[in-house]
Amino acid sequence: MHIHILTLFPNMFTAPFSESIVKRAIDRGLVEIAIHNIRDYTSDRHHVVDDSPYGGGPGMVLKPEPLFEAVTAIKGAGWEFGHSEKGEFELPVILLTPQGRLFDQRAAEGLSKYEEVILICGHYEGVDERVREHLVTDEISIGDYVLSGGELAAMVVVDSLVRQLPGALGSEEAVGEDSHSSGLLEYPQYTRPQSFRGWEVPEILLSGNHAEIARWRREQSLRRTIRRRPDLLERTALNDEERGLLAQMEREEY
Ligand code: 6GU
Repeated sequence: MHIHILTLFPNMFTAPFSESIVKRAIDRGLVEIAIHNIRDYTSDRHHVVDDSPYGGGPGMVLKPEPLFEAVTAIKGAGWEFGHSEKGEFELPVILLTPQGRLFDQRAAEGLSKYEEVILICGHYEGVDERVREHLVTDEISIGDYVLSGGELAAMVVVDSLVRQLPGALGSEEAVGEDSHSSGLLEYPQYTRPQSFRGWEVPEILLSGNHAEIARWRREQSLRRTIRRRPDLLERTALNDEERGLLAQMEREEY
């Protein structure tokens, strides 16, 4: 997978992509991440990337020209990384903005299917509307709060994409067990010591009875999801056992 990031702050990306799973995926050649400085795509002497809004008001707006230039250059570089064997492939151009569609696990799974994506980090008071209308194919927000720019959001999106790529996770980091991939929150985990400051690991986990352990974990996942994120249950298909457990918990007044 090839990910392009257009940003005014390329240095912000150094550390997050130099550690852990993302770093390993880059080293293994599973993903290539190219950081492009929007300022490099200006053509005036002062490399101006923003200007005051028409109609007045506070703040600055990102100008359209550098963003159009940058996307055109990336595409024109013939896909720099080379064409797909299938020929032309779709190239999502995504603007990171609090006004975007809310990013979730399903969106991450959808995006990870593309061979190449461009992420544009918005900044200042916003981005010229013609970028939205004529350049980007999608807008993404990572939650209902305001960040100073799209950079942190782009890092979140990249991390979630990279961990979906086949081979990105070690066997010990199985992708299917994560919170949200099943639609439920994760069950409680314990490791040594068995007794810590008088707090014990639940007996069942020491029993060696794998069927009972699996059942306990499903129940814990459900319990945690009902208490903390009941909204998730509405979108999750439960099996007979889970529906039974749920009915039981509701009777118990969890
Ligand atoms: Cl994608 N950008 C900014 N600036 N703020 C956000 C966001 C994105 N997602 C949530 N808040």
